[in-house]
This record gives sequence, structure tokens and C-alpha cells, in this order.
Amino acid sequence: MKKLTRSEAAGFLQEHDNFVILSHRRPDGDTLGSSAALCLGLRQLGKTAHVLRNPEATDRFSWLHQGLTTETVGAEDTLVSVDVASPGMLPGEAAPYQERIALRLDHHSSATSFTPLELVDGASASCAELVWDVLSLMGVRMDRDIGEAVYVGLSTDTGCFRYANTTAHTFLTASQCAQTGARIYELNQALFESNSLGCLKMRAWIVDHLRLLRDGEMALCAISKAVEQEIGVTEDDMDNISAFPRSVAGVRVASTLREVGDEVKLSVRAVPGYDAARIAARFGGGGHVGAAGATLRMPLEEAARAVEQAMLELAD
Ligand SMILES: [Mn+2]
Repeated sequence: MKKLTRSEAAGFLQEHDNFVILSHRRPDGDTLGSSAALCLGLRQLGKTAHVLRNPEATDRFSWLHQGLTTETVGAEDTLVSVDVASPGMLPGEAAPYQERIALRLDHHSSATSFTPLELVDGASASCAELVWDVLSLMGVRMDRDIGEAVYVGLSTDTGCFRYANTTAHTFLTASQCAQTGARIYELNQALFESNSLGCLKMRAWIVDHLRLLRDGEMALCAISKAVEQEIGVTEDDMDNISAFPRSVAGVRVASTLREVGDEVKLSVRAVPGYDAARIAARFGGGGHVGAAGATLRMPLEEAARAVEQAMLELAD
């Protein structure tokens, strides 16, 4: 595996064509925004580029991929993944192409290298910022569609510039996105200033069922499939729900567990001084210092006990 600089990644993209861009499982604004922006930028340079359709993309973000998707990968196509930290993060549809991914653009510091070439900047708040830099180096004229795709990525990965990962570069890129005519106010309203009733009901349930540990310094919340069904939440309602328990005053680190199929999805959020990735790593997962996740193959209650124990141990 060879680590590339931004200009080397730009050079690779200049030299190749017929791109298929891969996003990650349970896609968020960053992976979908990054893939859309990269696709649009490459097309503007006259290249053929598509995003491999991600069937898990929800209404919240699927508009980003409109007109960009393909369901097939040709034998000669050049595959690039964005925001994918490990092979396990590829959706089922993309997994067969894992070996063929030529270049990985990512910002997960705890990532597993699995491609011949990679541009990984763990200091970057979002993958979308990396994509912006690379497209700029390639001479792409940034239009509103690219500006909005990148803005969705960087704003969602920073909780609208509130998380500790936010840097001067994030603001600079956001400013450049605004200059393209990106509808910043409308995007902020839709992404951060509106909550579905389902999401608010879920939050109410969490308030009633949150377990506080170590005098309220830590929080843990285990949401069963039955609870989600009873409240009637959608995947969009649950998007970023793990940020909510962390927002309780005094809570420095929070773990949220959800029953998905016969697995349990763990999502950890932490403020500086606590390492979410260390907790997730205990269970074979990873991510960032402030936000990380893992998959546990055990019943929900057992998983909750294991996570609680890990949180308490790692705090000492
Ligand atoms: Mn990301």
C-alpha cells in the first residue's frame, strides 16, 4: 500500500478514467457528499464517472446521488472509495469489488489499509474536505452542486461545526462552498434545525431510559428493535441519534447500542479527554477520537453490559 499526498491523488485521478466511486454501509452525509462531489468533479473534467448505487442511502441524503449512480462495474473501471475505513464498511453490493479498489480517500485515523493507494488524512474533519482539495488541485471549477455536496459532508461530520474535529480548514472549505452559491441556510435548516416527530419521540425514550455511569460522566443507552418498532422510527429518524445522549450536561462519553438484525450496532461519542475509538476498538470497531462505532454479535443486554464494563475500565 502506498500513501499518497493530495497532489499525487490528483495526479492518479487525472491519469485514469471510467471511475466508479464507492461509499460506505449505513451511509452518512460525508460518504454520500464526498462521492457525489468527486463524481461531479471528474465529470466536469470530461471523465466518465459514476457512484455505485448505495441501497442504504435514505431520503435525507439520497438526492445527492441523483443522476450519478450506476448498478454495475465494468471490467476496466477505476474504483475509488470515499470515507471507507475498512473492508467491513463496504455495503454488500460493493464487497465483491473490494480487491479492485485502486484508491481510497479517507479521514479515519484508525483505518485499516486495504487498497494499493490511499490518501488518508486523520486530521481532516471530513472526507469531503479532502475531496475538495483534490478536485481543486485538478483544476475543477467548483459549481453549486459540488459546493452543496461538500458542504453536506463537512457540516454533518462536524455536527455543523460544533465537534472538536472542526478546523480552520473546515471553515475555509465551507466558505468556498458558500462562494459556489451553495444553499447553506436551507441545508442547515434541513440537516440541523428540523427534527422528525419520530426522532423526538426516540429522544424522549432515551431521556427516560438513559443509564448514567460514574456520577453522570458517562452515559449508556440500549435501544431494542421492539422499542424502535413501537415508536415507529425510520433510519432517518435514527441518523446521528448517538449524539443525543452525549448532549446531556455533564456527560463526557456516551455509548448508544441498537439492535440491527441479529447484531448490535455500537456508536460512541466523546468530548476531548475521552477516546471513543478506544472503546469501539475493544469490540473490533474503530473511528475517530470523538465518534466511533463497532458491531457486536451478542444479545442486546449482554452487549450493553460488555460496553459498560469497557467504558468504566478505559476511564481509569
Ligand atoms: Mn466521514
